[in-house]
Amino acid sequence: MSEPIRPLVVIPTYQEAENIAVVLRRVRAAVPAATVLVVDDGSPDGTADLAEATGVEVGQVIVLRRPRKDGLGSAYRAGFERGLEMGHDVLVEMDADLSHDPGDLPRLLRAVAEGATLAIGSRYVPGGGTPHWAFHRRLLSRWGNRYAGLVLGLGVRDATAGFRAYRAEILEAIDYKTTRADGYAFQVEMAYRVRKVGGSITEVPISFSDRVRGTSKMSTRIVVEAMLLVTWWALRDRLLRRGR
Ligand SMILES: Nc1nc2c(ncn2[C@@H]2O[C@H](COP(=O)(O)OP(=O)(O)O)[C@@H](O)[C@H]2O)c(=O)[nH]1
Ligand SMILES: [Mg+2]
Repeated sequence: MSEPIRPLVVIPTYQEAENIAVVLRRVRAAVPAATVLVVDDGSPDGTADLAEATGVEVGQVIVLRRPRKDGLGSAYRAGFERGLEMGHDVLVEMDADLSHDPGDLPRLLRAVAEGATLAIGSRYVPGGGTPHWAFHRRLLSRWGNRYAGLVLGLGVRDATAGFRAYRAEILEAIDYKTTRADGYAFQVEMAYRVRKVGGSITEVPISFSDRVRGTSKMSTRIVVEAMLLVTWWALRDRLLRRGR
C-alpha cells in the first residue's frame, strides 16, 4: 500500500495567460488534494492575476509573484524553498503550457509514494514519446539526452524532462539551492545530484504534447548552456576523481 503524501505542484509561468486557467482546473481535477504554487515572473500579460482568480474558483492555489523574468531554474529554486517551508513532502515540477498532461500526475505521485526519491515523466522509455515533434527537434533532444546520460553516468533516459516529482528529503540532500543552471541544464543538474547522493530515480512514461497557445521561452542559449555545462560537469568530476 502507498503512504499518503502532501504534494505541492510548482508551476513556473512567464506569459501564460492563455494557458494558466485551463492548467489549474485540470490539475485540480486530476489531484483534488494537491496544493499548487504558481511562480510568476512579472508576466506583463496578467498571468499572476488570472492564476489568483482561478485559484479562488478551484481552491488551494498560491501565487508567488517575482518582479522580473529570472529563468526556470531560479523559479523552481524559489518554489521549492516555499514548498519546503510549508511542510510539503513531495514537490512536483510542471510546465504551464499543457505540454505536460495533468492527468499523468497521479502516476508520478504514485511512483514517489512507492519509494522513488525522484520520479521523472519520461519521453524516452517505452510508452513515452513526443508525437508532434519534427524530426530535427526529436533528434536534438534524444541525442542531447544520450550524451548527458553517457558522460555523466546518469542511468536516466530523459534527464532534460521538466515533469517530475521529488521527495522533500532528496531536495534537502542535494542542496538544490546551490544549483546555478537554468532551463534544460537545470533539470540535468538536479538529476545528476540525485544520482550522486544515491537517490533512486524512476522514469514514468509520458507523452509530451506541443504547446497550442502562447510561445516557448526556451532559446538556443538554453540548449548551448546545457551542452557546455554537461561537458564541464563530466570533465570536472573526472579530474577530481583522478586527483584523489
Ligand atoms: N517563472 C518563470 N517561468 C518561466 C521562465 N521561462 C519559462 N518559464 C515557464 O517554464 C515553462 C516551460 O517553458 P517553455 O517556454 O514552455 O519551454 P519549452 O517547453 O522548452 O519550449 C512554462 O510554464 C513557462 O511559462 C522564467 O524565466 N520564469
Ligand atoms: Mg513548453
